Amino acid sequence: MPKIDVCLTPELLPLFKLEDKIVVVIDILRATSCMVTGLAHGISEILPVATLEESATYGLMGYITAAERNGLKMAGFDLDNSPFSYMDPVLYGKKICVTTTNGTKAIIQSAAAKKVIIGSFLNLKSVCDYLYIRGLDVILLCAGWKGQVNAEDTIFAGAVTSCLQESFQIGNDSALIAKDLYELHKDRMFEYLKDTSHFQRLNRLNIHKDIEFCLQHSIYECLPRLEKNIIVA
Ligand code: 3SL
Repeated sequence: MPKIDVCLTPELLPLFKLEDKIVVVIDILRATSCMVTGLAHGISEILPVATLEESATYGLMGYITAAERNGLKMAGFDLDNSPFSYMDPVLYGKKICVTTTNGTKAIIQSAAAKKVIIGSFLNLKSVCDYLYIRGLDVILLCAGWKGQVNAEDTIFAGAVTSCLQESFQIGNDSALIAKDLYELHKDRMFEYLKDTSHFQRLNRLNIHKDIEFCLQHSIYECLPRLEKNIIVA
């Protein structure tokens, strides 16, 4: 049986061997939810970069730029990190270069994996179907917050683990904890997440509707994947 491991924060990623694994990168609030939304709405490709400087350079090369730090849009860039911004019809067919506090860094750190895909509640079913069909060992990588574990990424890792538990071996205790967390709170997830740090951080910034949007399940079939450092659907 193939195995599912959960990596609760990118700080722990060096403990895992990536080369023969599928890595699912998870940043529910909000980076990977934005990427799924954007590609589902016709953005042609998304280039994740680690720094604001890199994003600005790609802007000069014709990319639309998106830049977020600590939940806020950075001055001088085109887009913030809201899934609603990624739905704008003017972005159809366009290339976006994006940098965010945690999500884009987690993607870049995963590049050595056999395959990197982008997960969110918005494409949960597509992620699970893909992993089931491929039948390879999986690492569910939670982007967390500045090296710390967060609940929303962990609970999504639990949703995937719960969905695949009949066909995959649970590889580590993080996967077991994530699965138990999801199964305990799946019917009142919004209520549960209300007390968590990033939920409250976004609330303080009046970013309420993004949270509700990002917690919807399987509204898109899109399955973004990393191809030569670029995310495409
Ligand atoms: O950390 C990230 O990558 C972002 O998703 C954080 S935020 O939701 O845009 O604040």
